[in-house]
Amino acid sequence: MTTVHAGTKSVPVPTQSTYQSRVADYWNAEENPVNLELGKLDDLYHHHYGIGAADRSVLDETDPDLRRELITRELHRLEQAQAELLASRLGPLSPDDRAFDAGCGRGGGSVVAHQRYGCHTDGVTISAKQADFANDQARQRGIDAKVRYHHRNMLDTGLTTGAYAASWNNESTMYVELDLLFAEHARLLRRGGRYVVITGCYNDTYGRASREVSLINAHYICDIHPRSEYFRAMARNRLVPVHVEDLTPATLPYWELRSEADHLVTGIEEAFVTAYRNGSFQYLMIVADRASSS
Ligand code: GPP
Ligand code: MG
Repeated sequence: MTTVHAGTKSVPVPTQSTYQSRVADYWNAEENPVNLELGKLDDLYHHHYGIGAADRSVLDETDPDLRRELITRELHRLEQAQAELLASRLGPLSPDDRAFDAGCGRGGGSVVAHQRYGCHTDGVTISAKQADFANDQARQRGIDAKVRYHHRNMLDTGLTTGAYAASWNNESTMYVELDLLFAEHARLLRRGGRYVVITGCYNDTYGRASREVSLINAHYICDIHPRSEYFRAMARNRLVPVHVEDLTPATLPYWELRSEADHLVTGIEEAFVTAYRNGSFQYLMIVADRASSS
């Protein structure tokens, strides 16, 4: 067998991988009403889903404009509840503490954490547009001295080693290799620091990723990990789980309501509802502590 080397030497390796560039392109272009219309309500722009019982009576409203508005408000309430749950697990934190938001999107999660604890936050996103948007929001709120967003790679943030009391990923782990990600969190967190992740993962007790999971991957250009991989990669990187919660039953009402929101749907709703109902996909929260180095 002859191996042909196709002149790879002459092609410079880009600083950002082709995959990362595609992900950045997606988020630089993303303007889904389900994110912008919800965010506009109180200037908390989230890029995650909702949890908790949905008030489905909003669907009974007969005035079409009011019905749309009520549905939008209800979905935002559920997304806000998710952000509050995550933030509640980061603490206790003091106003002098720093927290790191890995994959911060348009910035809502960092604002929620700052409002709760008064802490400093550093959010990182691969999308320059998201970082600019989030920094503008922080300026408008007058919290930009403590709440900052950076256009950087969450695997290689350049932030200060051991400076963080808490860190999190809210639905952003499916864009990266978990070992590299958790190594960066372990580097940034001080000893005993708290890490929280909320994520969609495929349920490997059922086997490989289901068709619905593959559809979700294609939709967001991501690569959803199996549940087991989270625990293996955490163990390899000094992150010790202290609390694990399957949020699948809590998120289903959000997806069932979102499926009926004709003015907001993106087309991925059915895949989520089916995957959660058939058990092949789970919405999981893992809370972990950064173990000592020696
Ligand atoms: C996006 O939230 C979330 C992801 C891209 C991660 C995928 C999440 C899983 C649980 C698999 P968004 O709020 O930007 O998405 P949408 O536009 O659909 O509301
Ligand atoms: Mg959304």
